[in-house]
Order: sequence, then C-alpha cells, then structure tokens
Amino acid sequence: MKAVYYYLKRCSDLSKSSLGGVSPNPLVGALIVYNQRIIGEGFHKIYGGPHAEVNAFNSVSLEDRKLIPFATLFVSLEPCNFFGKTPPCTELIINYGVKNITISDIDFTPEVNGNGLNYLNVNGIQTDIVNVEKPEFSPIRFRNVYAKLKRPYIVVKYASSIDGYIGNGVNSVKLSNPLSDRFVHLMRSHVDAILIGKNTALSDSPKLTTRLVPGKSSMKILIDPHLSVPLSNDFFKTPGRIIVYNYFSDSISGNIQLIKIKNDSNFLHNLLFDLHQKNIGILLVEGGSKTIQEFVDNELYDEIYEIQTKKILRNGIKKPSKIGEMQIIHRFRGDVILKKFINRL
Ligand code: AOF
Ligand code: ZN
Repeated sequence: MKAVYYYLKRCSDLSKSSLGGVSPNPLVGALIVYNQRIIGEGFHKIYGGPHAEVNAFNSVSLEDRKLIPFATLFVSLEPCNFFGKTPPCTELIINYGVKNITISDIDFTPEVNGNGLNYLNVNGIQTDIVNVEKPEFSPIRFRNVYAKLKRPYIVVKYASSIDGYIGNGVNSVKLSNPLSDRFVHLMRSHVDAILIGKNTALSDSPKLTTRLVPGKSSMKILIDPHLSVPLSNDFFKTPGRIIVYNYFSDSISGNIQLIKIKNDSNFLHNLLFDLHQKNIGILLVEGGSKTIQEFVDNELYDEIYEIQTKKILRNGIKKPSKIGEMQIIHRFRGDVILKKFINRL
C-alpha cells in the first residue's frame, strides 16, 4: 500500500473513535508526518471542542516542533476556514508554516466547500485530495449529507422473519437474537435520534435504549399525527429528550415536546428539516413497516439494515418493499444482517 493511503486510512480510523460523540460535526482525524515518521496525530473528540488539526499540532513533542514546517499534514477532511465554535484551522496551518497537506474529502458545509483548500493554495500551500474510503465507509458521509441535503443522515433498520414479516400485528414478537441486539444497540449509540411511528409504539411499547452496550442513549422521536399513543406507553418512560411530531399541538412538558407539522405531502421533509434545525446529524428509523415504507418511497434514507432471522410468523405485517438488492455484511449465529447503502451526494 502506498504510504499516503496508510496515513489517510489512519486519519479515518482515528476519526471514528468519536462515533456517537461529535455529530452533527464531522468525524475528523489528522496526522503530521515528517520523513516517514508520524510526529503528531489527533482527532475531533468533543462537539464544539478543538478540531483534529489542533489536537494533532498539540501532540507534537517539543523536540519535533521545529520539523513541523517541513512535514506533511494529512487530514480526513478539508480544513475549515471560518470562525465556528472554534477558530479556522487554515490560519493555524499557515501559522505553523506547513507547506504540504493531503486530505480525503471536501467539507460540504456551505462556508467551506472548497474555500478552505483555495485559501491554503493562495497562501502557497500544496494541497492534494486522495480518497481512501468507499463512500459507504467514509467518516465524512454523515456531515456531508447533513450539510448539503439539509437533513440528518438517515439509517433505517428492521428485523424480519424468514417468511418476510416484521411483526404479527397484534403484540410484540422477539425476532432478533442477543448478538444482533447488541449490534442494534451499538448502532443506536452512534446516532443522535431514533424515530418510530405510532403503530410500533402501540404494538411494541419499545424503550429504544442502549442498555446492552456502553454509550449514550439517544433522543427519541415519535410520529403520532393524532396523538393516539398514551403517556403510559413504555416509549415515554425514559428520562431523555422525546419529540412527538403531530398535526395538532405545540407544547413542552418535562422531557417531552410536541411539535405540530402541517398535514400535507411535505410532512416528512418538514419533520427532517426541523430535526436538521435541532442539530440532529444522524437519525435511526426503527419502524414500523408503514413509517419505513414512507422513508423508502420518498428516497429519504442513506443506509438500510435488515436483520433477517430464522423465525417463522406465517402472517402479520409485511416487511418494507421496493428496497432492492441488499448485501450480507454479518452473520450472528442464525441471524443474517443485510445492508443497502445509497450515495446521495
Ligand atoms: C476541521 N477539522 O476536526 C473538524 C472540522 O463550529 P466549529 O468550530 O466546530 O466548526 C465547524 C466547521 O468545521 C464545519 O465546517 C465542520 O464541518 C468543520 N469541522 N473542520 O477542519 C475538524 N471537526
Ligand atoms: Zn477546523
């Protein structure tokens, strides 16, 4: 493997340590390399905190500091060139006297979007772009969907029986095994919010927690147009923030916020735009079939996961359709995890 790929892959791997921690900011890793020796590395750790470049420069030892102007800076993302919650990284790079920088992806944030690289070029810095990750694994995909499409990055997940049902339509049935459940809880801990429709709340009373893995629990979203899910439902029995999108009411009580959205064909788009305004960078849609089908039919998803189990239900609620071909990515004992990714950028 060429050294450049190795260094940029290291940036990408470093950045992913922050999955679930910095959204809607991007996952970013940076490396400073002098004469094939890594003299500094860092990643963006905290939302609103120092950027990867800052942490990488700060990690260089006192004796290596004099080498920085002769080193190459590798970053998984184009450096920012404006004052956000922190100062622009482009100025920092120029002040350190770095002459060469190689990045993996452009930052689609409107203020940046190529301007960061242009500014570095104008200041005499040689810039290169080398993609090292397929789009479906790029750490930048979440941010760039959020920044360009003005909606959260959307991950859809459901579990199915071998004969194509997601539930019996009467009560909650357990389909996935404990290994798949851990996979799902990990997924939940990496997103900013988890959404379900009212039918799933009424039939499953899901808590949507991450109790099987370390990590945070995410905000919960319910689509309940006519406010038919009672407060006694387990969905409401967690302390974190909950939003209920509906046709009638705007109000807040404790951790639960009702948000009214007009009953028209833009309902889902308006809901997603509102989540974008609320800094929700990654949304997990967990059901049920009708809700998922609406996201699928409106092409409002980036990744879909099916947990295909060996259980047989014979009848009930059919799994979503028109998803197209999916790839097997894991097998957890009897459960098979299928995935589909669509690059919307
Ligand atoms: C970088 N390196 O490690 C990260 C960047 O509000 P702020 O200060 O966090 O800045 C937000 C902007 O910086 C926005 O364009 C976002 O995509 C980018 N994040 N940029 O150079 C980093 N995390
Ligand atoms: Zn920056």
